[in-house]
Order: sequence, then structure tokens, then C-alpha cells
Amino acid sequence: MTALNEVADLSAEGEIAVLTLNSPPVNALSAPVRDGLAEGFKRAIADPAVKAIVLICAGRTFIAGADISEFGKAPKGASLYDVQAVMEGSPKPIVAAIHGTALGGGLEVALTAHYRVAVPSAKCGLPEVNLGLLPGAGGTQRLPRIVGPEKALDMMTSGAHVPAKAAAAMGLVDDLAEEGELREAAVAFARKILAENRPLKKVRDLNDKVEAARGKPEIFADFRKANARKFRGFLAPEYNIQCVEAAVNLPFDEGLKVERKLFLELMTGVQSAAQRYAFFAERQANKIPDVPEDTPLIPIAKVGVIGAGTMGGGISMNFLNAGVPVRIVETQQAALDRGLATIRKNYENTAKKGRLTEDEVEKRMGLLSGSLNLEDLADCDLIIEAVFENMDIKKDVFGKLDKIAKQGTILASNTSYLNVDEIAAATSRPESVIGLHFFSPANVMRLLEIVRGEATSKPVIATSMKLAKTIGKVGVLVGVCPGFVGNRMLSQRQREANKLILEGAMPWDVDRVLYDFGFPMGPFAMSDLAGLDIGWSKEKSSSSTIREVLCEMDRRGQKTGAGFYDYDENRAAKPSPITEQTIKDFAAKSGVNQRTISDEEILERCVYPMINEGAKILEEGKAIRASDIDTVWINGYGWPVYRGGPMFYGDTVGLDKVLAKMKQFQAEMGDDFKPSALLEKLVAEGKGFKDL
Ligand code: 3H9
Repeated sequence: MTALNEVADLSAEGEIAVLTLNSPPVNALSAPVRDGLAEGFKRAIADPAVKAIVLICAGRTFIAGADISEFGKAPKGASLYDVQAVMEGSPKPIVAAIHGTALGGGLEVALTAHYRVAVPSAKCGLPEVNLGLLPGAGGTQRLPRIVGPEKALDMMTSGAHVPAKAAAAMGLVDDLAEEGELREAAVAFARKILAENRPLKKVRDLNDKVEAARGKPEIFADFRKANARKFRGFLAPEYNIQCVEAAVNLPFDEGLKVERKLFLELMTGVQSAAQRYAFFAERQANKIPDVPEDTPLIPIAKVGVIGAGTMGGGISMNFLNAGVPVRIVETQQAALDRGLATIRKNYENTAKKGRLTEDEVEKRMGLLSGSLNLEDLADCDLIIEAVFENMDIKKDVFGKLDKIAKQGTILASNTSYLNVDEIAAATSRPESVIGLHFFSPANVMRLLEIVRGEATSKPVIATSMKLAKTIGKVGVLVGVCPGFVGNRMLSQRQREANKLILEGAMPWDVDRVLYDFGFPMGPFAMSDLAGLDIGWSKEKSSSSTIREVLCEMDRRGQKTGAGFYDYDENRAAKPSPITEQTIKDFAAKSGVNQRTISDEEILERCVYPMINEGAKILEEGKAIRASDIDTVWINGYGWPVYRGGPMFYGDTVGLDKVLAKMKQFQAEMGDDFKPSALLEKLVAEGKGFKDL
């Protein structure tokens, strides 16, 4: 074996050279990896004893892509294009041996090899779109040549990781190896190619599939139309589509030119910067400065959930999906039955769409049990309370759990704004108490706000962070304060939205501005969906807010066919003249002179106070870092990832501009806009949140 550099070596299996990369954690294409590849291929090609070359990776995965942390820095070492030129010019067949994931630049390297062998557990994908990019090393031109433009469009715009068997079915993988025997299988495959004297298969020369799609622009028009909603606001999906169009309509090298031009444009743009930031922010959130990585974890073999409502049911499904048994406790048989039946119905609906088999449905349901007795949670390792948001009720539940749960059990509350320390004080073991704030629908939304109480122990925190990963969530650790990070900032936006409609903007104006900014829905459409009457009661209603007045008119949202908007029979929303008049009357009665409000003001008043509140959260140490706040907003509140989260956005706009506006609004409208000390400080120092 010859070491080529610190991450690559070359060895021989008879006449087959094996080039091995070993650059943990994911063999990303850093400068040393590219140098190792270039050198390894050159040496193997030059060695007369070598007849074929296998490229394989050590560790958990094949190359998982370009090294994202190098982006934006001065280029060093061999470029990926140099490596690919050597590979494509090779007179000897090159076989890529894939395990783990061959992603992005990794798959592009594999596509430049002549053949691909993979173990069944391997996955292949071009996920660049999720970083606001497109595959920039020929992937956009090679993939359609193997799998056809339709499948390439799907893969490139979704970033999906395609399992090896499916990849083999579409021709992307030439042969499947036994699990754990990849090296032997790839070497044997190389020998077979030599024995059969197979020609060198260069993907760039395969033209059948792209030619078949030529002169059929409807392929692209239909694809754009079908996905318009999903792609809204994002640049990268459209650029990926344009590259596939180029693959279909232009010769390979011309297509490559289109790819390079569009790749560069995306790479230097703010959307990709935001999406790459979000990628690292999500991973950074896992790192808790005072909870070391080797903190002992509490084994979680069984979970108890209190409350079989929408939230309790959704929470339970996360664990069932991960194969962890769940027991749900309710107070009434009817509520329990309803809760269990809803879970079954959800799974069956998924099965109807073909995304679960009947067996899988039964397996999950087999892990679920119900009870009317809290005592039945005695053997659970984690108990999550999802009952009504009322401190007295929560304290009562935790007081009881304290007597029932075995020692060491994690006692979690799903509260969305109550004081976790107060809840913990109802027990004799506050170190075991933590907040696990799931977002509705709890089986779908990726965010899990993990609320650390004053006494919460490190193993409880470490276990909760790990658990988030196990159930496919993004866990973000936050501190105790009203509404924690997400809802605390949301209340700033909500307050301004309510004030804006009193001052003269209409609900659909506010919604449109926020929708155009990239949120999936504005606050008033959201209110209509959730119901205006959450927390409202007819008896106590006193016409003191626009919302109350609408509820009194029985405009309680979509469910009553009217709320801020009017709804037709298909639940399509229309601006409502009744709401408009109601708001005008309310403003007149309140002595507010309505005025015309610009879209710019709507956006600034909804978003800048959120950024300011985020700064206060940081000041108070309720979030560890600005990027954690952004991770909360992207994964729990539909903040458009291409804008990187509120704190990243603040930096993009310029904190000096945000501060100046806050001061202007403060002078005009009062202390809702009082700038935080941190914001003032950062601006005085010429810094951004990124510098913290
Ligand atoms: C590209 O290829 C562009 C080309 O087309 C153009 C070339 C010209 N770079 O996610 P994990 C780190 S764009 C640098 O927790 P998992 C990650 O930050 C790229 N670092 O593990 C983390 O570090 P830390 C296209 C990377 O097992 C550690 O590895 N490729 C990269 O849950 C473990 O990551 C992609 O977009 C990278 N490319 O998942 C794939 N990837 O430990 C992006 C990971 O310090 N990666 N790291 O926090 C992934 O999707 C997942 O990491 C993967 C593993 C599925 C591979």
C-alpha cells in the first residue's frame, strides 16, 4: 500500500489498483481529497501492471459531496474538474465502489467513473438544491444521460437520496454487492469487465435518453407547473431545470458551460449563502458548550405520553415511527379511543398513498397502548405531558408523576410558553424535568425546542438532544422564558400585525407581504386556519379586539366559512368586505385614524422587532447562538430557508439599518420598538450576529 497523502492511498489486488480515501467524517472533496484522487488515478494509469482501478472510501460513507466549508474561500490544490479530466481520459476502466452516501460532488465523481457498484444500503443523490446550488461538476449533464431527464429533474430538484436498489433499477448503479463485501465485489466486478473486454463506458457519450426528450419542451413546462408552489421563492430549482434543458438540447460540452455559469451565479448569491449557513446552523445546534459529547445517555426503551389529543397523538407517532413503544394516558375512555383511532387513521392514510405497507402500519400500532391510569407509566423511561396549557393542571400532573415514575425517568412537558422551572418545582426531582416543545402537526414539523430548566441535568439534556435525532427532528436547546425562543419572537410579529390592521393595512395586505417574503402563510390566514376562537369565550367576550368582534359575529375562521377572510365551498379565501368594514368601524371607535401603509413598512414592522427580540434572547442567554434562533425559525415557523432565518436576515439587511428603523418606529410609536442593548452594541462595533 502506498500513501498518496494524509487522506488517500493506493494498493493493489493483482492487476486491479484500489484507490482508497479516508477523510472523516464524510470524505468530502476537500483539497487533500482532490489531490489524493488526482495523484492516485494518475499513478494507477501510469502503472503498466494496473489494468483497472477501483475507487473506494473508508469510514461511514463514500464521498458525500464537495467540502461545503471550503466554499467562498480561495481555491487550493487540484480542482474537481482536473480530477474528472484524469478519470475520463483514463484508458483503464474505473469502478466507483459506493457505500453510505454518494452525494453531490461525490456522485459526480462516481458518474465520471466508467462503472458503479454499490451495497444495498447505499444511497445516491444530488442534494445541491438544498444548499441553494446545482451540481457543478457535470452532474446536471451526466445524470440525465443515464436516468433520463424526467428522473433527473426529480432527483435534482428534490435532492432525494435514492436507495441503491432503485438506483440500480434506473441504471445509475451497474451492480449490487453484498453488504460488507464491497471491496471484494468491486474488484471482482473490475476483473469481470476486463475478462469480458467491455468497452469503457463514458456517461458523457450516452445520448439516447436526452435525444429522446429533444423537441419536447412540455416535459419542462409541465414539471415547472406541477412544482410551482413547492419551488416558490427559490432560485436553485429553476436553475437545475435549466441545466437539464441544456443537457437535452445542447452537446455535452455546451451543456457543461451552461452548468458552470448557473452554478457560479448561485454560488455567489445570497440564497445559497443562506442555505449553506442553515445546513451548518442545524448541525451546530447539537453542540452544547457545557454538555460534553461523552455525557452519559439515559436509555429510552419506552415512552409515556399524557394526553391523546392532536398534540399527544402526533408526539406518539414520532416514537412509534422510530420503533419505540408508547403508552398514551387519557382521563376518559372516549377521548383515549378517539386518540388511538386517529393515529391508526393517519397511518392508514399514509398507507393508502403507498408510503407505508399494511405490515408497517400494524407494526407501529402494535407498539402503541392506551390507559386511563397514570400508574401505568411507571415503567417508562421518558414521559411527555401534552395536556391543556394551564399551570395548575401541569403542576398537578407532574406532582403525580413524581410519585409514579421510576427514578431516572425523564419528565417532559410539551408546554409552548409556561415556566418549566415552576413545573419542575412540583416534583422532588427537578433535575429530571425538561421541556420538549413539539410543533403542530407534531409528527410532521421538524423542530423540537428543548427547554432547559435551571436544574435540568446534563444527561437529561444530552439524551433529549439525541432523542430529537432519533425521531428525525432538529433539536434546539433554549432557556426558560415566556414562549421560549419561537413563540416569544412570534408574539412580536403578531402584535405588529394586529396593530397594522388597526392602522389601515388590511389582513390580506399583511398576509401578502409575508407570503411574498417567503412564509407559507400570513398571520391572518393562519388565524383563520387555526380558528379565531382559540382561548375565546362568548361569555367573557367584550369586543375589545378585532378578533373578538369577528368571533362575536361568528366569523371564527375556516371552520365557520368566514374569519378574517370569506371562504367559498372549496375553502378558497377571498378578502372580505365585511371584515374590512368591521376593522374600519373598530378603528373609528378606537379613535385610530387609518392611513395608507406601504408594503415596506408592513415587512419592517413585522420582522425587525423579531430580530430585536432575538437579540434580547441572546443577551439573556436563552439561546446559545444566533444560528440556533435561525434554526428554530426555519424548522418550526416556515421562515424561508433561502433567507437564512431572522438573525441571518438581520445581518443581510445590515444591523445598522435595522437599528435605525427601530429607533424611528420607537420615536413614532413607542417602546414596542425599543432597541435591545445587544443590537446597539453590535452596530456601534460595526459587527453582525455572525460575529458573536
Ligand atoms: C456539492 O457537492 C457541490 C458540487 O456539485 C460542485 C462542485 C464543484 N462538506 O450531517 P451529519 C459534516 S455541494 C463539509 O451530522 P449524518 C457536517 O457538518 C455538497 N462538511 O451526519 C458534520 O460536521 P460536525 C453536496 C460536511 O450522518 C459531519 O460532517 N452534498 C459535509 O447525519 C457529519 O454530518 C451534500 O449536500 C460536506 N459536504 O449525515 C451532503 N457533509 O460533525 C451534505 C457533512 O462537525 N451532507 N459534513 O457537525 C449530508 O447530507 C449529511 O451530512 C450526510 C451524513 C447525509 C452525508
